[in-house]
Amino acid sequence: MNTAPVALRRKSARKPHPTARYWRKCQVEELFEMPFLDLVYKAAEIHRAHFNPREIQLSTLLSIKTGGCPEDCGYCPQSAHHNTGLEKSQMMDVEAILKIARTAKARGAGRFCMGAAWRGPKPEDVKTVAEIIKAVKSLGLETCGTFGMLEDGMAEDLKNAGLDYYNHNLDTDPERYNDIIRTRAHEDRMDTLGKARGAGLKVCCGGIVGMNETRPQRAGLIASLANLDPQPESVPINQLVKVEGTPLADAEDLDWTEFVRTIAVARITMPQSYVRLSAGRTAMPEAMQAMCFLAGANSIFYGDKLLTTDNPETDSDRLLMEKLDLHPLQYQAAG
Ligand code: SAM
Ligand code: DTB
Ligand code: SF4
Repeated sequence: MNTAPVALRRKSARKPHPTARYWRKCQVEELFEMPFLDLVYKAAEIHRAHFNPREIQLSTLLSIKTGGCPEDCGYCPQSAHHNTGLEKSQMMDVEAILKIARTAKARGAGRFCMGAAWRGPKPEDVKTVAEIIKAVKSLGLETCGTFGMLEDGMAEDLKNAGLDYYNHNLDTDPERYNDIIRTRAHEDRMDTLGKARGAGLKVCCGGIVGMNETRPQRAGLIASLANLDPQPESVPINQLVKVEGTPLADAEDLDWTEFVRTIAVARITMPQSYVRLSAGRTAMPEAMQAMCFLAGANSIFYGDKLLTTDNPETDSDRLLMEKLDLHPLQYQAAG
């Protein structure tokens, strides 16, 4: 059996993560099987050993190029393979993006994440997004991009433009990857993650739960994330947003305790990562979100929209944070 963590280093510049260990899927499953409150308690203890539990990292998302994507991801409203009625749009211009980024900053976001519905960018797309990244970075925001698969040299160009994070999710258990997405393989994702690391970008990598997976398959997703070496700095855990017209529109609802368990297991296996309570929050009562924060989530998407679907209003999120005595993590721009 292979017991080595999955190396994401291409140029071996980084030392192995001090907590790097290999998580077997069955070990992650054992965590899932713990009595619910014992699991939450264990995760809360680990959270408190590594983070200030009052601090929540806030990322605002913007879709800078929407819809018409050639990939066939079964969950995604932006895929050209599904009939979701979504209106496609061309790349937004830099001034319109900056206006939204300024508002996000004024509302307290520390990171601005830009998404594009591409299989991957073309060389001319990289030039365009590099200009956008430079401009957003100059506002004093952390920058994150999610543009799909990268060719050689692209990650370096994005890094040089001032990109801090690259978001590229593993999305589901590697063993069922091609049940959900047929137009690429899990290995393609690993390749791009390696390129991002090799260029010195920080990695944001997570997945989706609630796609009719079994608990062992949820454990497989978390194990695949925890075995990345180094572990991702940010781990978005999305609850599937069921969109009419996508193949997963009628997926079974996941019980709320199972979602909280997933957050707790992500916290335990990735103690130093920011675990983001990501898509799906509009369907989550406040008490459930509070339980996720107790179980180690310390990041959210903050802003009225995700990419194409709704997210809670910023005012209600501010109120929730007030009620829970949580405050935004302050991002200090270098220099
Ligand atoms: N095209 C790029 C890619 O796939 O990497 C970037 C954008 S894509 C929309 C980013 C992520 O959004 C996906 O990896 C997936 O985790 C998440 N996502 C897409 N549709 C979703 C949905 N309906 N519910 C929850 N998460 C979703
Ligand atoms: C991530 O893990 N979740 C975000 C972000 N990374 C890019 C996207 C969620 C998308 C939800 C569906 C939509 O709004 O289109
Ligand atoms: Fe395209 Fe990304 Fe949506 Fe897949 S998840 S269809 S790659 S935008």
